[in-house]
Amino acid sequence: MEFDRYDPSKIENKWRKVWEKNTTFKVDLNKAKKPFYNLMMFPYPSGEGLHVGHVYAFGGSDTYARFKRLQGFDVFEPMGFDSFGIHSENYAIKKGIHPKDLIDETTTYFREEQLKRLGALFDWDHQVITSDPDYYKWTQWIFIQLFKAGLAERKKSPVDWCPSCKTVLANEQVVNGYCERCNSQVVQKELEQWFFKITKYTEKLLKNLDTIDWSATTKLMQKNWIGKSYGTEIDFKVKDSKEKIRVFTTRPDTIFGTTFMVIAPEHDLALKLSTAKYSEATVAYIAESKKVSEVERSQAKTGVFTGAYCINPVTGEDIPIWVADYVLSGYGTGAIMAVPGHDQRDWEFAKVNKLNIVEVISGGDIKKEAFMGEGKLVNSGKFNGLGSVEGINNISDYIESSKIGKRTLNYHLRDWLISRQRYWGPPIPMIYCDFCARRGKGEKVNGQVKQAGWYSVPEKDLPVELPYLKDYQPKGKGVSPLASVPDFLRVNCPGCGQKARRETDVSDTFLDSSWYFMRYPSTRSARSGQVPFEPGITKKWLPVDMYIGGNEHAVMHLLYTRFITMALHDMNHIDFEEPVKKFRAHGLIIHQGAKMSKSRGNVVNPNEFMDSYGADAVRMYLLFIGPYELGGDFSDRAVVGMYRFLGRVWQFVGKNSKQQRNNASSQITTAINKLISKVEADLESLKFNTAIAAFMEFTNLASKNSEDVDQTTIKKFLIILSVLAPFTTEELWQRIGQKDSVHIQSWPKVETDSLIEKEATIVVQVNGKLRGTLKVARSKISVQKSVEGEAMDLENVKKYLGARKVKKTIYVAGKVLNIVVDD
Ligand code: ANZ
Ligand code: ZN
Repeated sequence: MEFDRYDPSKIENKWRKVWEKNTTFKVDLNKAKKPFYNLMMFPYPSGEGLHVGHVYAFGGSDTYARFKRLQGFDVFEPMGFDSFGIHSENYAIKKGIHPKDLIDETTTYFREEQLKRLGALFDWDHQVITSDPDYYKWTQWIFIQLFKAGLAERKKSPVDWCPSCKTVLANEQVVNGYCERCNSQVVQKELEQWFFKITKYTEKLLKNLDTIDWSATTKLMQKNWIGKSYGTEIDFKVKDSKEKIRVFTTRPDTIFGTTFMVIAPEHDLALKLSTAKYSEATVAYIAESKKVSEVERSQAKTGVFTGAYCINPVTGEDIPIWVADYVLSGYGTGAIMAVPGHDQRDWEFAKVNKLNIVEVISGGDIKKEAFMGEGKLVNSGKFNGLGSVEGINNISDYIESSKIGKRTLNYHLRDWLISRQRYWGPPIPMIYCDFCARRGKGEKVNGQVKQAGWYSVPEKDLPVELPYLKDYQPKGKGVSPLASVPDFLRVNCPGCGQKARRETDVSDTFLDSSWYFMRYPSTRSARSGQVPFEPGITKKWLPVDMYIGGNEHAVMHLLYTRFITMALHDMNHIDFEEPVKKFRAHGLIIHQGAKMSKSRGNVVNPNEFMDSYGADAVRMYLLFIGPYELGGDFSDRAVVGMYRFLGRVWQFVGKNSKQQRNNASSQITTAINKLISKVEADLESLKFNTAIAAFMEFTNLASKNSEDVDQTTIKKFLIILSVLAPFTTEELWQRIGQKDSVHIQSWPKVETDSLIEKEATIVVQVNGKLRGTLKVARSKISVQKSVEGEAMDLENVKKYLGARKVKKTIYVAGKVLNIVVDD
């Protein structure tokens, strides 16, 4: 076959069809001997299509999976769509198309026009689409299992409400007070909602982090989100009253510096304590603070004095009690001892309200700002002179022994708010019966009715299908559009048979994605309609071996996934507690210096570039931009550079395609073995960019020394490059006369012998100055006399020696020979 110009458009389509027909990448999940489950984060099919950021994520993950395949693993690499949820629904509203119709359209486009072009190992027989009834039936089933285990609970609590998405949000979906999806400012509402008790698992979520191989940044983000905080609770007696206020502090060492007390507006005592003169202002303030978002609350330092005082238990001093909304009701005890000398929020509050600021830890300048660091205790009675850590210990001991408080622990993690007042999600499979509620009846959870009137939908009635509603848009009245559909609403009570009503909220999208990886292997099993995951196949394939995805999911998706897995484990549905053995976060691909977004108009559609340069070049270019965990800036013009590189590979293999030599020069043999060894190490640690650089270096060398290259070298080269450029290498593999696929070969073994250099380069100096170099066979470097002889024969050395007499020679074997002569 003659070698033409490198033209990916002629080869990529062709090979895609051949691989599909030959099921080249298919793994028999039942028979596989060395299972390796390679997972990537499935996309929301809710935009114009995939952008290059997806190709970056998927390309890196697929490259790793191909590497594992060549190493002999049976790699399962599924793909699907996270198609339920607000993102899809909002997109549908914008387009004016029903979400169901839109999702049918977008998933087809994503799959057929984009994902299939990437040349990835995706096993489309195991696709999961979260909005399919045969999937969400099991999402509902999981909800019911959690309810039955006492882990799903309906309760009234202050929740974050997005006025634009017209639904409540989970804590994790509120970023600095703004809705994670639409960027509107979130407000607080007091509503009755379904929660999953993820807080029951705080300790396990923390402790298990030590047992899994995850990116350090991801683990740290989870740890910080869970926010374990050691501190002390201390009671402050209210003056002239029987009440006391319990505070939570992480800095009991500063207690002598407490100059006022702050309680949250929602605190039980807020109204009770305020004296006649101040109560009107207090009532007004409490009402006002209800309208304010949590961020505004923690930033603005507003508040009112209650008129009441309490007594500092260590100094006996009176301290004024204030109500202020920078203290949150949902954390600690909802009350703090304010130490303006050493807490910046208290400092600012004291400045505005002209309250005392006292220094009790030395080391800063409290006239300028609070000193938050550690130091020596001052103005602290018998504790003066102690360091902060000792101070915390001694004062906590004192507080415990005098029975005015105790050491304690707090976590920042809150229960997972799971209900959404929206349409496009799995209906929460619960039924409420008024008749039962009035009699205190309801479904028993662990032998007890905990939530009167509530029953889970009998499992035989699953799925609770989402009706096709023409009018599906959110109404904003605190209920889902499903609430106005009588046919949906009406149902008989599973307890008493009377007329009851369905829950009309749907569940959070993050529930859909918390278990999708458990479904993939089982989608084809004969009992996929009867079980969410087949026990045998699940045991064989899970937990996931490698998961690659964006770090923006470190606290939401990845934390929820771990929680759901732990809960299913504790209910004996699976035998592992952690869903993913190894997780690696990849960086972000930006464009023109900024994150890609439609409003900025800098979203790059990979199709355009794949049309011009081929999928291989686009995949490789992205992986070459920078370290995989960092990402980088996509340059429209640089893709062509990778296309040219593949063109050079094409030429180099073309030149050598006919020769049948089977003996490469030692230089080439060393180089190919070094390349294999480097690429192997780099791929294992996802250093794609340096692996690609090594391929380039080798290609240069081999192109220049074409006559030294043999068939074996070319074959090895194509096999290892196949993980990065699956189409190009497959075509070249055929063109050098191979009959089977390059993708069913084995990763070549490094011949360690050949890595050892056979020659040493010795530096020759005259009076310490470099005058030449010598190449000497390693076997001869210890024979000093012969090295000296060869050195003296070098033209340049002869010139510098001239007629002078050699006084002595200093030789470091294999490295340097210094010839010393008279000046
Ligand atoms: C006195 C003090 C002195 C504090 C000092 C800090 C520095 P983490 O680490 O997040 O647990 N705090 C306690 N409950 C609060 C609430 N409901 N709303 C707002 N702030 C609250 O933080 C604990 C610290 O945050 C506590 O320690 C308390 O202020 C404040 F020099 O108590 B500290
Ligand atoms: Zn009933």
